[in-house]
Amino acid sequence: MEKNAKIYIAGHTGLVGSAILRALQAQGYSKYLLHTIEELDLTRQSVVDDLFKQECPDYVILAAAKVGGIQANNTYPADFIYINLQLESNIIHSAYQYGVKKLCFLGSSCIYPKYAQQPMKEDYLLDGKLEPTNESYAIAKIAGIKMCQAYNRQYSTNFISVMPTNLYGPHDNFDLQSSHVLPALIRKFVDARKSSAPSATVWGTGSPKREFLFVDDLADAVIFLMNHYDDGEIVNIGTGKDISILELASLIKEEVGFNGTIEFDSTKPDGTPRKLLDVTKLNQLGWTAKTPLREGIRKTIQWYLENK
Ligand code: GFB
Repeated sequence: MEKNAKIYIAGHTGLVGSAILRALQAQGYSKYLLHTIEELDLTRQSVVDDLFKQECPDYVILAAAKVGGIQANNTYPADFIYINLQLESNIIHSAYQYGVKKLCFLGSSCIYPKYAQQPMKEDYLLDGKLEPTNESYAIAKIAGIKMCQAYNRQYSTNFISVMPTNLYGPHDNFDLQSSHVLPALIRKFVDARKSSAPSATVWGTGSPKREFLFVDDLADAVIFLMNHYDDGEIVNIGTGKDISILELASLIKEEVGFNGTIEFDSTKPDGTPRKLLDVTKLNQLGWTAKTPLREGIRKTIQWYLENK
């Protein structure tokens, strides 16, 4: 991407979009197209069409999405499929119609089958049944990938799709009902320390395993791929390492300095037993994750304490 090109970051106030904007600014990119959800309803095709017609962005990073943790996905499946299908379909189609040079679609590791062999390679997509708690979100993301590939095939566009693992970092959602596990546990342990509670509660059994990538690393990988990868085949973005939810809880508890015990609420779902990406393809392209989990957690705790 040329340093003076106009880059549209859809979803620039979210966890992912804000990290990509920070990283682009740090690398000297100077022209952006940015609109908040209050200004523009991306689920409306005419709104998106007008935006592209008037602004003609050179590059698009499609980081806008309805996202949430296991409970939000499980409770609002209609919202997750409708909103995500609408906005990605509108943006991908307009990107084609108005001659965008390249688009990056952000997917998710939950597109892979629930019982996929681990670590999960890119070609395991559509190899088996999905995890029921986030099937709606996964189907919408799979549709986005397939749409990018279809436009590339029919119209020779340059639309790439990347599949990040579970992300965390500054600007995450710390709401206990709708958040992902890592910000939820930071908040729970911070609150428990403050109120001198004897224990803090972790959902499920603690045995599922997840891979966590610091969002600034993800942003770096996205910019790297925008500059070095021109293929519709998906690329995983992760660290290649996972830990159990109990191990994660112990690590956050230690970093927060909470001295009580960890309890489990087995009425809450575990979700997929394991979700670890195979990142061989990304490594071979020349990119590896940099931020160790403990360091990323420390930075996220600090951000939460300063901004909550
Ligand atoms: O991060 P999380 O909500 O999403 O949950 P998924 C991961 C694991 O942490 C599950 C457990 O086994 C949860 O039961 N967990 C323990 C908790 N305590 C908590 C807590 O306080 N809050 C939350 N949220 N979880 C999501 C998908 O799946 O991952 C999305 O639903 C998306 O579609 C995202 O793909 C990356 O990893 O299970």
